[in-house]
Amino acid sequence: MNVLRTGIVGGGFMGRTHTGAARAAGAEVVGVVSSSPERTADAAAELGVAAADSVAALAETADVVHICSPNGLHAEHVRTVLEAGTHVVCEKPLALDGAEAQELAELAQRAGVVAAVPFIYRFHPMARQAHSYAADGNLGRLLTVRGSYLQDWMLSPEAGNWRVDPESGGRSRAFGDIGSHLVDLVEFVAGERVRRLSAKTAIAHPERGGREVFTEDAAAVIVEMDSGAVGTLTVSQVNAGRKNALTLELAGTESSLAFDQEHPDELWLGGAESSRVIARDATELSADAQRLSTVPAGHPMGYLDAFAAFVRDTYAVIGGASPEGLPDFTDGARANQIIDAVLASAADGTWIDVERRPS
Ligand code: SOE
Repeated sequence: MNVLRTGIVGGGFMGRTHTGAARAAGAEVVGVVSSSPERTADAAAELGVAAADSVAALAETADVVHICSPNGLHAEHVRTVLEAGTHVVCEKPLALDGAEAQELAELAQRAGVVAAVPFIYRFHPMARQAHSYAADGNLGRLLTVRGSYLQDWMLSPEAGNWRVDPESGGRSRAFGDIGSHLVDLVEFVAGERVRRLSAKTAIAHPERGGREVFTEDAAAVIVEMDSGAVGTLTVSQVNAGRKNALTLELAGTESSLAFDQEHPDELWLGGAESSRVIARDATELSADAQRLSTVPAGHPMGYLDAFAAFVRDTYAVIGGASPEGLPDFTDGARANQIIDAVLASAADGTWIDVERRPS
């Protein structure tokens, strides 16, 4: 295959991360566009790529465009890229609500392009092993789910960026930003869906930088899975000391598993008689987990490796391959549907059936 030409929309942390991952996957990053000509010039200089005039221009020259703009611009940017018939990777949350995300998923399908969402935590080899372990029936009947995703970068009342503004960030902040990763991983590893939920959200600081805050810093969610298993999900961006602590534990009638994103090279397997921690050199590792384990055990893999693996698989699908587990726009729309349910439940204190689309 010819070297893939990648375009980047957005010059922030995620734009830099996508650029590194695209290069690691062997692509040529041909251009970047950001929110103003000045920011585009700065991003272009930093990334060492050409400054593009617009998303449309970028979509004409690139084979795949990665959208890392504020959430409120995702839908517009995705539509522009799809109109050019170009493959697309769009950051999460895919859209501002489930209906818009579903529309984008349908548009992408009609355009016949690859449309992926970077739920990158699926790409840690041991998270993939957790998925295989559950899929092989080792847990027995699922009984409980315990998930949390904790950060602290919003702890100071001075902290904030475009995510605090509902027009740019969306009506859900912490849950939309990182709860979306958590629910994707829960459903991917468990192999079943959240059927109903009840949520409570909290705002730590009613004002940030002198401006009123409308979106949550934290959320606590009780979930009921399709199988009837019950669980809790805690999401916070004001949890002092926690930087990127995504943890997941699933417990079944036969055994349990636990994965911790900050110790991604390990997987805890719990049994009533004995428990153990396995590493990436475990003989029982599934073929798919082994595929993602690209350096020998003892040479730690982490966030950037998971990101690179996601991009590598996206480009493999563009090239005609079909690796397992690539999160696409349908998965992005699913996360948006759960975010909508969390907001609806938090607003009126009721249980919400996730499939019923809250208006
Ligand atoms: C900030 O909360 C952030 O960069 C998220 O936007 C990413 O999706 C997550 O992977 C790390 O934290």
